[in-house]
Amino acid sequence: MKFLIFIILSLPVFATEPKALLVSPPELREAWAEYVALRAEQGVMMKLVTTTEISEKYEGKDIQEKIRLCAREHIDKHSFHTIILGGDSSGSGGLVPDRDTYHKNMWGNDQDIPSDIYYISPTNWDHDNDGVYGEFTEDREAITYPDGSVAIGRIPVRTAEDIAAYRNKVVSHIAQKPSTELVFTCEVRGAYPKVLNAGLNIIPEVWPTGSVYFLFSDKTSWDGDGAPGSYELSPANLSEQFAVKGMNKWHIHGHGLIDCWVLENRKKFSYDSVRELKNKDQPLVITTVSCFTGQFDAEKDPCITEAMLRQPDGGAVVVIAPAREGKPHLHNPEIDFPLMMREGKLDGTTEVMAGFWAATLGQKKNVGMALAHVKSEQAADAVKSATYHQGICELNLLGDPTLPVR
Ligand SMILES: [Ca+2]
Ligand SMILES: [Ca+2]
Repeated sequence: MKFLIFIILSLPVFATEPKALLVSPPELREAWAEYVALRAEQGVMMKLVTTTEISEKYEGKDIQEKIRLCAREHIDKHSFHTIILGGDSSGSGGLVPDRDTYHKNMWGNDQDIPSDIYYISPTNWDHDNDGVYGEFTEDREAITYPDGSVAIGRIPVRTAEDIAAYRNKVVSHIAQKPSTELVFTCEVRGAYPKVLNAGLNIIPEVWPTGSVYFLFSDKTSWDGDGAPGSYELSPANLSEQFAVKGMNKWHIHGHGLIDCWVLENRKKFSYDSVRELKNKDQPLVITTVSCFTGQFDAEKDPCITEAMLRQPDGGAVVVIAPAREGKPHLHNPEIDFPLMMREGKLDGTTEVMAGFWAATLGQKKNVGMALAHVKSEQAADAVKSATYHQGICELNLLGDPTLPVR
């Protein structure tokens, strides 16, 4: 009898083996162990491994390749479904270095783009073995995209204090009452039709119990008796929506730089605005197409989305943002561009963002699986089109990919 009780009590241990792998730099191992303990209490089991342990155990050209091989071993042999990179990257180094892939930019020059999907790929992204990764033609046979079954995310922290701040926000994020509201903001008139299409048609179709609000430069859900757009798209009003009105899901479409989003009347939502956020109990999940707002790998640190993630008692817990220009990706610009401007046809980046909200809110996927799912749906396009390939590579998930939206 005692033996039987022992067996029954032991069963949950087998049922909750970790399926998420958190890669930590050695100096942050202790701080991440506390985070792993919190997530376990919340029902998500994680295994912690340091870059030093990986470096000693795996054979590879560089630390990036070793991390990829470690990730794949956990995925292939032990059914892990999530990989988390627990540190910032800077240039080709940093705490958990990124893998740069190479793409032609708007001006036809080769540009490096940090592409965290490399880490869950079964292939090495350098078919011609020239040390230049992700080249659209030369490396095609060695490039693979997410298939929707494995998620990847990076929490771009630098210090134990950053991890503690993030951990506290994850406590608030999980504890809050789920909100049925999502706010779409747009500062560029030419993008209104596609942002409205996503917010009025695509998302309500799969999320009928929710409401999408609009905060555009000259059209808002809060205009009241004032003129259209009289509720200004300003840092103060955004902060009010986040803290007072409880908006915890935000998509922003408009101009950006590494250190800011540019809002109406050229007002900048920058580090000062982040510090003044009061959304302690409802940290944000953010998608943004704004250029360079997700440039986590720059020497200049933090980028604006990293500032949102590291801000104690406010800001964000998850961000999907372009690491570089975030330009619209179109199959046939001559036909698709006018359709985008007139009828709201979605470009590749907007498709990923709308698909992300549909997958999290409609299909209840966690944030990492939602992004993996939408990228898998674009994989066929990315094989045929260099611009879609770039789009999938430049949109990284910053934050814990195992989190749900709330
Ligand atoms: Ca190559
Ligand atoms: Ca950074």
